[in-house]
Amino acid sequence: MKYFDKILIANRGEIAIRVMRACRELGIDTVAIYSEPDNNALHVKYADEAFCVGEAHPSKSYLNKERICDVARKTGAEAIHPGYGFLAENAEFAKRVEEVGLTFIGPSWKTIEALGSKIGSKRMMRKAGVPVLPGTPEGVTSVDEAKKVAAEIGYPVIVKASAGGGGIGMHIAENEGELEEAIDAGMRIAQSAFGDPTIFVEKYLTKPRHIEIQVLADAKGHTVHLYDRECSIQRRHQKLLEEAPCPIMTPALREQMTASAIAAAKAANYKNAGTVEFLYANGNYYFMEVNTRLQVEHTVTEFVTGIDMVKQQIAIAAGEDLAMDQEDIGIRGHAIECRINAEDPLNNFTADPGKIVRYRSPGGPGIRVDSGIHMGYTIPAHYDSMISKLCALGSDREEAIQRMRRAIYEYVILGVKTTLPLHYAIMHNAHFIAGDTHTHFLQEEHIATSLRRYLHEEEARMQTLAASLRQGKHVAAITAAVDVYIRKNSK
Ligand code: MV4
Repeated sequence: MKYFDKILIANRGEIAIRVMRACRELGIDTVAIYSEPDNNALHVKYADEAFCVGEAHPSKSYLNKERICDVARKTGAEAIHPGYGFLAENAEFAKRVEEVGLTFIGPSWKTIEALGSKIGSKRMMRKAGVPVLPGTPEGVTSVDEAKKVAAEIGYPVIVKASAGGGGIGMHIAENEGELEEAIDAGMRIAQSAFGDPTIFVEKYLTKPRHIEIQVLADAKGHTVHLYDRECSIQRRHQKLLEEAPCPIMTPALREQMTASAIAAAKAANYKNAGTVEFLYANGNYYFMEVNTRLQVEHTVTEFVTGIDMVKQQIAIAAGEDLAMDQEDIGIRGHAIECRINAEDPLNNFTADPGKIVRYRSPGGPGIRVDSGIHMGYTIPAHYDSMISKLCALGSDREEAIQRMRRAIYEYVILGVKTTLPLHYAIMHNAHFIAGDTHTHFLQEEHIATSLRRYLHEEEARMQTLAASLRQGKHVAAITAAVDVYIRKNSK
């Protein structure tokens, strides 16, 4: 079954390549789009055809809806896969794709639109019996009303923008005085960032976990889940590390959370792959939002379920019935994903784009690397700093951690600073090893202190490699140095 003859991939980097890989396996031709500085990027070389859609700035290229639809029609592509980011959750784009007679690989534009509103989606989920946090369900209409609700549910509370995302417009209030300020600031920022001042108040959880459930649904509404992921380790609302399954999941909690996720998907008339995000604290979980796209961390779910999610997305978009029932889907082992970003973890995660002068990718048992980079590649400064995803699968969490450590030892990226040293440190952190993480993990002082030691150790290793290179030593010498390092440090 090949579902389509040709698909356009409206994205760049590792995710564009990931989608093209599924197409290649299915015998589907691929069309890449690219911006001017991306003309030599790997996703352009991987595709059967590639078309420049504009200048570096995303608004001129990767967000250029009309140009992208034009390329799709000119090349005879029948469907568009949006990847993640860029136009992936843009209801207007999904609608336009359908209008010009193409298939959008994702949910219907109406579903994307309905789930884009936090107040609207919370209302929908509450009606469907999915647990939501107490607060002002229909938004804040007056400060007095908000104060009354906050007094009832108890402080601290959090003010959020209904149209918001990524933590923008979020303000925590510990008391009435702070609530008044938070509402003021929240409305102002919501208006300027999203053009919609609507805000709401809910109970604030201090150090919750971020747990999400992957779902797949076909056009007839047959909906299954692909179990859970733990995504708590993040900085500034950008995830850094994800795992499947969630280390604290129990059979009882899983039964409840997956049932809620399926109820959420059905309530939204959901079709294709989606993620239902929850906050978890003290045995309770609460609906946060639905991500209407393929997510960065789909890899760990693929690793433990053995299901190729991109192929499922393509089949569903082609109108196929899901070829699996819930009882056919199991999980085996444990998978961890480390996001490798070109940024300096020792300097507040400042982006560090530039040329990759040495590159050696890890391999061997249980390792998967999804990257859009190679030796000699120059990472452009215009886009996301994530350059690679390193995933490890083990028969259990302990083996996944051991494999991830080994793969980090093997991974050589020189020329730009990366988050590899940070991941090396996390893999040795006692709290992480115990599965004891939460959304403020990296801000914890005792965590930061223990991480710093390993960070400097791993950073020093990279410095040594870089110094050898500057002295003009042969690549073989570098490789040997890495091997010695691996032998010395693996226990
Ligand atoms: C919260 C919260 C605590 N209590 N809501 C951040 C992004 C947005 N999607 C939801 N976020 C949060 N909402 C209540 N009522 C804490 C966060 C939060 C967070 C959530 C998931 C992953 C990382 C986070 C980091 C900081 C704060």
